[in-house]
Order: sequence, then C-alpha cells, then structure tokens
Amino acid sequence: MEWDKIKIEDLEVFANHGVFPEENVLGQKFVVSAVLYTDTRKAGLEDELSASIHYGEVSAFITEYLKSHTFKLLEKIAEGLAEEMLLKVEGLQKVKLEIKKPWAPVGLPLKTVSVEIERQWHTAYIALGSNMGDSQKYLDEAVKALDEVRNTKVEKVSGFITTPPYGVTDQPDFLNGCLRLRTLLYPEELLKELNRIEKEAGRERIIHWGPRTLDLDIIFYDDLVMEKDELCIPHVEMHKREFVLEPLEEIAPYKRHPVYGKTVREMLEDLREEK
Ligand code: PH2
Ligand code: MG
Ligand code: MG
Repeated sequence: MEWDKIKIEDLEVFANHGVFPEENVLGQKFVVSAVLYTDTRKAGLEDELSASIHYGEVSAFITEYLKSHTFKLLEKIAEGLAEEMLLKVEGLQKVKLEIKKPWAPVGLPLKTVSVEIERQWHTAYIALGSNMGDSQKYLDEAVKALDEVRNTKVEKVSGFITTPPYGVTDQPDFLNGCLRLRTLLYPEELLKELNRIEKEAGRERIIHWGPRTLDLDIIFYDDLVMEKDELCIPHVEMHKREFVLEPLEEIAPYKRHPVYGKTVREMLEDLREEK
C-alpha cells in the first residue's frame, strides 16, 4: 500500500544551530518542511482527528525540538528530529524532512541551503539458535535483549523447537526460533546489535558452524536485497533450512522471499518434498 501524506510546508523556527560559534549565540531562521506518511483512511471516513496525526501538534513538536537543542549540522537536526517523530507520533510510518537555512553565513548570494532526509520504520525477521548450555534461557534472554535495543520493538515470537544439527552434524541438537521486530536501525546497525547480544551471551567464534550459546541471524529486512561481504539479506541459506522455515512459518507463512518469489510456507513445503 502506498501511504497517504500529511504535509507541513515551510515552518519557520528561530534557533541556534551551526558550525560557527556566532550561530550558536545569535541564532537564525530555520525553515522546516515535513511529509508525514501515514494511513488517513479511518480519519477520512469518520472525520475524527484522534484517528489521524494532528499537524498542529507536530508543528509545535518540531519547533520545540529545534529550539531546545543546539547542533552543528543540519544533518544532525534532521536525523534527531526524524527519529523523535517516528518514536513519538503514533501512526507515523515514514517521514520526509527538509531543513532549510536561508541565512546561512556563506557570504554568497544563495537563496537557501538545506538537508532533506527520509526515515522510516522497518520490519525484520530474526532467526535464533542455541545448542550450548541452557538454550531456552539464552533464547528467552535474546528476545528480551532485542526488545531493549534502541529504537527496536519485538512484535511477534515463534515457539522454540528442538532441531537436529544441520551442516556440521556431530554436535548437540539445537533449540531454534524466529521473531519479527520493528526497528529504525539500518541493517548494518541491527547486525552490530545482534553481534553484541551474541557476545554478551558468551558466544565464542571458534569453529565455523560449531556449537554456540547463541546465534542471531537476519533473515529478512523489509524486502531488501543486499549482498555484501559482511552481510547478505535475505539470509543466503534460509530456504534450505527447516530449522529456520518451520518457526518462521508459524509467524509469517505468507511473507514472500524478495528474490525467489516464494512464500515461507511454499519454501517449507518445497524443502520437505525434497527430502
Ligand atoms: N545453525 C547453524 C548450523 N546448523 N542446525 C540447526 N539445527 N540449528 C541451527 O541454528 C544451526 C544448525 C549455523 O548457524
Ligand atoms: Mg546461523
Ligand atoms: Mg550467525
């Protein structure tokens, strides 16, 4: 679905951002435009403000944000404001922000300078695994730790199942599960958090594919396809792994693989037929 838009154009705020100390002391005019991506259908049918986003309140929020901080860069104002808006404004899925600085002390006759960014909520699916120590406890604590990650909320968790080791088979059975989360983090930032949580669970990377206290893998991130050395999304082996597909099917049977075009349920059925 394409989101509806609520737009705020050229809101003027006198504030103190800038690289030069004079700018922080004297202040100057900033001009903010925002596009709020949301679903206005209910408000449109019911004529009820509480079903939508109040652009007056958002304008006041923007004004207060710019006035109560002092940053060097327009980039930092935009980034910080977008994050705060996505966290605080209910129903806001995505925001486009433009911050203009018409009086920027450049010493040349320009009309304005500006930074424009788009930020949004993302949905990611994470596979969890453990086959060392108290696996149930490691997975439970990983769910909790993920929910506590900055700007991240765990929305749905599958049951955990015991699975025979895949790949390197002379190791204990695994406990596996999957979860869905909502996050403002970029994929690389999310990966960093997963690695931190693995490490805090005592994960040591000694044998590739060897026994581990905790393994957290990004399976999907929206419909993103990325192939970098450090990170591939979707997870390259997910369609071959029953221990991923079975718990994933429980929480997202109709989620479609962005490259293979098959749903999780179809991939699981295919895999079971092959065997
Ligand atoms: N993880 C692996 C290799 N093999 N087998 C099972 N059953 N469960 C896992 O989580 C698992 C595996 C590498 O990440
Ligand atoms: Mg893994
Ligand atoms: Mg891993």
